[in-house]
Amino acid sequence: MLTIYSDDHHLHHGNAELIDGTLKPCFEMPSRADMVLQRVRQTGLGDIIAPTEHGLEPLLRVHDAGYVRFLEQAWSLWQAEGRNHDALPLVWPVRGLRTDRIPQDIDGLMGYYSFDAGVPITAGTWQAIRSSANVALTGLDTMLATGHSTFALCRPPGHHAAADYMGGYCYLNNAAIAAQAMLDRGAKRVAILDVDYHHGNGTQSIFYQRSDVQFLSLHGDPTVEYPFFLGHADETGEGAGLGFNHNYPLAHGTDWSHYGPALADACSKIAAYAPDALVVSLGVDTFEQDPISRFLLKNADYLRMGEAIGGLGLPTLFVMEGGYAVEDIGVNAVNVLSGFESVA
Ligand code: OKP
Ligand code: ZN
Repeated sequence: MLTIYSDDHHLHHGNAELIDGTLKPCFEMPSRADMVLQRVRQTGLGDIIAPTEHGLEPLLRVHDAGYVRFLEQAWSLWQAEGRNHDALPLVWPVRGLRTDRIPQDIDGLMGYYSFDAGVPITAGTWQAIRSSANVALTGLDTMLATGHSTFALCRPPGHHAAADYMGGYCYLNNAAIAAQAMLDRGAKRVAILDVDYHHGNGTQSIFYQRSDVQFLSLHGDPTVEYPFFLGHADETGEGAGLGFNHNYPLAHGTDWSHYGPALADACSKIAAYAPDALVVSLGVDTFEQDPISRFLLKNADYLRMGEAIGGLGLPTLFVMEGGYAVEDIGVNAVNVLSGFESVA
């Protein structure tokens, strides 16, 4: 399997995140992608190729133009205030506050275009997130050109980013951008399977009212897990999208004995939808040793995960999302891909 990768992700290296009430070094760090790349090399998964520039147009098919402009300008607006450390949001328009007036100040803009504080903007963030989206889009090109499933080793991740807000380490929704690009190139239906530990709230929101993208997510129950405000089982889609959104909220402590059947159910729904292609939001923070998550999957379970997905027999674009047990994320991500190839 081909891997698409760019070193540009190193340009995004946030200093700290607010977690459990204290500032800690960001869990979403450059070594994550480095470890995955190293494992791709070690296992001989396949060639590693650089992304090509796809411009802003495919991003604007998914994201709001004002939001994309904000992402492009945020660092220089922040710097213009004389600040040289990471930009972070700190005020949000919740219930009853106005969202019909877009602020003109960088602190207002940061809050307007985000839903949490887990999104540091640094000098290199814009270039890194553009590259991450280009990695996903180049993965799609490769998949279409070769007819073979492809691994887009994206960093930063994307699945928490909605049309007009960032959050949860995510800025541009790489998986959604790739899925939309598939439709724009002639696919009739695309399924997105999100196996990251956290609910893919951004991806769900983007496609919630549409029937041309089926979204399925297995994740920690939002009653007790981030992102808390989306991801329940009763969110099944709206309008034309009704019946095309499937959430599998799972309890803390979930291991393969409960994960496997939920995944099998999701796969049967994908098969019934009969999409032209599948995008997998591949987070491996479901691992038992993940520092911010509470599922109990083991290294070998990721082979089973790949086999289950491969059993669908669909052209598949794997898009890297989360996974923070840095030592193991390479093993676990590549296990999914190897398991997939063993049956595909
Ligand atoms: C991004 B992705 C945990 C706090 C969680 C944000 C997590 C973002 C995860 N106690 N903070 O889905 O892996
Ligand atoms: Zn996650």
